[in-house]
Amino acid sequence: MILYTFATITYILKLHTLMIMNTKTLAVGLALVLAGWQPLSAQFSLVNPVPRQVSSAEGAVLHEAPAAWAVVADASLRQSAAWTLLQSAAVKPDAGAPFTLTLGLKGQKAVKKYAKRIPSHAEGYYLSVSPRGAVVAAADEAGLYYGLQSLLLSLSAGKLQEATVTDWPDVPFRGTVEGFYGTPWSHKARLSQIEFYGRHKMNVYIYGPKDDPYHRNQWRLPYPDDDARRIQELNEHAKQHSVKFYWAIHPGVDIKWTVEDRDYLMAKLEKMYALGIRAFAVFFDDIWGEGAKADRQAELLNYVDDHFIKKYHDVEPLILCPTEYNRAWADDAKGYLRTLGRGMNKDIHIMWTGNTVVHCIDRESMEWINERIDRKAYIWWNFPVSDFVRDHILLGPAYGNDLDIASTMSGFVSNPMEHAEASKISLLGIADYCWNMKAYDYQKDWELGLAEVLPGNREALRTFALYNKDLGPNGHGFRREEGDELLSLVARVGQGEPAAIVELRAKALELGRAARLLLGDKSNAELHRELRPWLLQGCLLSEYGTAICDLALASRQRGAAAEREFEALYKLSRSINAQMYELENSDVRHALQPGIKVGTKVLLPTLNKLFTASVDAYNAAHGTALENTADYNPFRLDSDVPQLKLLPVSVRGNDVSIAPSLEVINWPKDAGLTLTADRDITFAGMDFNLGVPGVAQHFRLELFTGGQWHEVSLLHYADNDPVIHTGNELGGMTAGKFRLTNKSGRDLQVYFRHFKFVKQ
Ligand code: 14T
Repeated sequence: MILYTFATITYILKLHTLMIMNTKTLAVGLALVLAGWQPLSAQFSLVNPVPRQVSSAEGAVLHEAPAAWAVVADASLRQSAAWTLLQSAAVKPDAGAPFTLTLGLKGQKAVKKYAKRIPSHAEGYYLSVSPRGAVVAAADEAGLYYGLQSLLLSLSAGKLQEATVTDWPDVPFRGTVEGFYGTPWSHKARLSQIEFYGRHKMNVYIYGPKDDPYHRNQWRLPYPDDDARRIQELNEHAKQHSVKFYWAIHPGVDIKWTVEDRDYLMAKLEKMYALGIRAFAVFFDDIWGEGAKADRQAELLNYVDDHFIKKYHDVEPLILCPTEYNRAWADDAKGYLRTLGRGMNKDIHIMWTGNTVVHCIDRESMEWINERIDRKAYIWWNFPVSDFVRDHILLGPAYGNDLDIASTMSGFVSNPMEHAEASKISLLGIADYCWNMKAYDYQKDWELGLAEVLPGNREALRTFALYNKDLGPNGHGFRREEGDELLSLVARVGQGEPAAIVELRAKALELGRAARLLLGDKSNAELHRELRPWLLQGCLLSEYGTAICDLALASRQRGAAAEREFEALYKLSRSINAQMYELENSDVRHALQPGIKVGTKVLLPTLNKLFTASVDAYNAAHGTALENTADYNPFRLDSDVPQLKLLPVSVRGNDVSIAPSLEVINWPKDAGLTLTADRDITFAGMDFNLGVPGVAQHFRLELFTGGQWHEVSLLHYADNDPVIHTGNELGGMTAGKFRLTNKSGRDLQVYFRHFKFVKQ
């Protein structure tokens, strides 16, 4: 029904009980209230990200949320995301409801009275709630969307709190960059992410999956129709959730600085514009050579800015991801960053990952970069991305970034895991951090994130997540806290205190119960699919844990029955250990970087130590010689190439492989890679890919056999094929170790794309 008030066309609508109407938006708030976390007297404490200012009279009376209300708003708002949000709340028009919801933007009549209270910050809003009605008056459409969302969240427990809220974000651009290597997110996952961003007041999604061919390797080609349609749909979806969909292109792999290639780039961008895309980024990360030149990049970006971005008046500022995107790679003498800073239009944003590729962001490092690029850096935070540690899943909180650096950055986006749903656990915190840094409480947000992805089994997910926070040793040296809550217990276990072993057993049992429960919970089907390998490993780790604790207790008993018990548990522990190893190398593993690791920071090493200590004690008391090593790997990798020495080795049947690396490997002259087996093996063949055709001549492969090194020839399959294989003489050779050395006499830059040998 349409009424005429304020002399403009105004829609008056009736909202049914909000709780029933918009279950998706409200699910989190509801779950928390049911769990009894928040007193019902603080409705606005349900709102996340935490609003900047909430004022509510002391002990303000709570009212029942209205069963119906009338909406007063300018007709022009019908196109806005806020309007869509209202509609998704299943609205029926009714002018007669006693409770009014007034919505408006600065300058609109509906909110004229509140003009002075509207924050002058972009995306800001003023919200007031009284028993008679609510007002959301905003600086712009995004602010209106966010204000309405805050209101809906505050009502999620069916109570109305009298209050006024004044709110705006700390960081102008907040969100994610789908920028990881590996399986790109599915269309469905992206749609779900975008909703999640809208709900948590993130406003950016940068589409740049490394393994989308039309983004990177075949950047010149237009998308096939089906792909184009999906991108269009994502873009529309993003608009409806007040999220800016950025499409990124990655031309650096093979770009020539010619007019022809520039035109290819412009044509592709125009095509994307025609699809409706209004925000763009150009990535030059992880390349070298011709594509990596600062002056050329700056020139190209300015050209795009001047002849494409600014030609239209509805396109967001351009973003560049530079080649030297972190301080460790920045060569000040060559001046790459200053060239960009000086040469590139000031309205182009420049991305930055911090002091290293994977690093938390602090004030000092922001000052360092901003001075060089002569603008505020746009942070690309490589967390919770796991493409360099694919054997781990990262379910911990987002912490470690300084809380006083909001004004030093233009944007902050997280690069998440290829596990989209599981990434939401930490993304919720990142959204909050970006909105209101001072109020950021990562622990609280972690709890909220867990509840949001799995409201029905939040507790179990929490228990499981406690063992899936750290990344394990990795080339970037980025580690996360995991298992700190166990450390005092572990110390007592180390003292051999039996009560502590009993407690540790209970912890292991609890992990197993949680993992087993979650394996049966498909309420969030995507989360279930993503977690499954780690849940299976969690179950095994739990069984392993209880067996070892029992073994440790049995090792203290004397008598024939205790001995039988010990030996049975010994067998059991070893059997479970073998099953864990098999699971890591089974079909559920990741194809590129196999392995499924749980509890690696504290729980697993503690159990392994307890195993060794118990077996040692038993051997000493009984004069036996039971094998005491728990964590068994038949291969060891050593290298004086820093980027290679931490790569895991995995075995599957007769195939042994070294995990690939994503990095450009700087392989110093004369440096090598040595793989040592625990016994002699007979080789059938070997091949590896260093990403560079013709590079075989610069390497020497030797097998250690009969007390000395024997060289084996290395050949490419074809001149233009980077894959290297060994000569026929390798077949049938038996050796306990081999090494691969850079014999070129100079440092080499190569990739480490795959490395495999086959045993006979
Ligand atoms: F563009 C960047 F800011 C960036 O971080 N690029 C990649 C990114 O796609 C990837 O997901 C992330 C984590 O692995 O790190 C960058 O990837 C790398 C990192 C390296 F150290 C690629 C090569 C490297 F040498």
